[in-house]
Amino acid sequence: MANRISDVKAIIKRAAEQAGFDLSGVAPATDAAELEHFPAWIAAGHAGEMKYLEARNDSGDLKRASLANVAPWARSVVVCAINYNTDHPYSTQVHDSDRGWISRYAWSREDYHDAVLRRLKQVEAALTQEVPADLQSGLTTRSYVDTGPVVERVFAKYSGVGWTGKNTCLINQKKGSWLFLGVILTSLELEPDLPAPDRCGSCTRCIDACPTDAILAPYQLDSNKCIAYLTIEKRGSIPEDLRAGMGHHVFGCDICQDVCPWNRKAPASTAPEFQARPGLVNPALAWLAEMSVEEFRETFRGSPIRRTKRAGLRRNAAIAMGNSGEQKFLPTLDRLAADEDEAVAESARWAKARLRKSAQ
Ligand code: B12
Ligand code: SF4
Ligand code: SF4
Repeated sequence: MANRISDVKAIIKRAAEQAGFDLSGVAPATDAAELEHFPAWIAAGHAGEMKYLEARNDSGDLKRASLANVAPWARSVVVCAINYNTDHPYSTQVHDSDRGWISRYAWSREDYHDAVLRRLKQVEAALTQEVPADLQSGLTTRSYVDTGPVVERVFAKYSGVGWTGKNTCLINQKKGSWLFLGVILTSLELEPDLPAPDRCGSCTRCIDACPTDAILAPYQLDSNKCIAYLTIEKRGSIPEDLRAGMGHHVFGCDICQDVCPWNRKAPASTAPEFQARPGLVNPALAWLAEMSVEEFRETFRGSPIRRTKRAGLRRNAAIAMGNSGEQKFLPTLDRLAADEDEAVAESARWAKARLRKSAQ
């Protein structure tokens, strides 16, 4: 039996490699110590308006707090990771006041949910088709990229794929943290890999560099303050006290990863889906702020940027203009201040006032 299970593990690892994943590993489906922090994180309100993170099962337990709450049949979690880094500068290396910053993961030609899930399904297919017949009876598997009731990074750590950094990102010693994760829950009791050791040491660069102090303490992030949350998930107006800290960011934020020493030599991906779309690396703010409905649809077809919607992107661009110190944006902001979307109009009014102040 033991040999057969290790055969299955070899099948999975080979399938993950063939599907184009850079890393893969197996974690037990048991509750890791890190998951004990999840209920407190929710209770503290750190999930902001992301209500799906607070979902509970019929017994009233937080789904994400334990796999036993959502998939009691699961015995192992196969974790696959793929590098999405491309050979372009980091947000901390560019300082052109005409331009904004879209985070690295969102430059991709295809939405990562689709690109990673397609590959993960290949691994799941190998798992279900190639395991010996006697292990197939009652075999249950589920693949998730982001959308499942699973705190993926916790299982990624116990699969040996990487450790959870103080910025809460999953970091691999050789690949860095520009990694997308996918997980396959399975009823098979596979032999787990060893957890990856924490290599953050005494470093605190990510905590020190975060412009909105969103990393409250090592491994603890308050989404309400995180620029990634504010620019992508937050609907309506962004709290005023956080706008200056957003700097040039118009979609997502990479700062706490840009400054991480483990990303200094991060390799670039060759996957065609993750190559940058033209114009998205350090895009012109004027272009984003005045994008028509049609241009938004065309430019971001199949892109994760659709999530913030056109109004969200224009709201964010208005704030970045306010932070730019560039008086030439005032006419554009005048037009945005009359926008029918109140969050766009109000952000543009704030940006105008900030620009005028910076000129005094
Ligand atoms: C909600 C969400 C967000 C939220 C909240 C982020 C967060 N840190 O929780 C927001 C919108 C802010 C966000 C931002 C980003 N996200 Co996101 N996000 C998710 C999602 C859907 C759920 C995460 C979650 O459950 N958070 C809850 C908190 C509590 O969990 P956690 O941060 O992982 O925290 C654990 C550890 O900190 C741990 N812990 C470990 N040691 C210790 C020690 C102590 C003392 C304590 C208290 C805790 C602790 O406890 C927690 C578990 O309870 C996952 C996909 C998934 N289903 O897992 C993607 C995911 C985490 N995101 C991802 C990405 C790429 C990003 C961004 C880089 C995108 C961008 N550039 O804008 C940023 C990174 C920001 C950051 N520093 O985390 C990737 C991360 C890949 C990686 N290498 O880590 C994921 C895994 C998606 C994927 N499938 O690839 N994201
Ligand atoms: S993504 Fe940006 S705002 Fe969020 S914790 Fe990292 S540096 Fe701070
Ligand atoms: S910047 Fe330093 S502390 Fe933060 S995740 Fe990277 S190694 Fe860890």
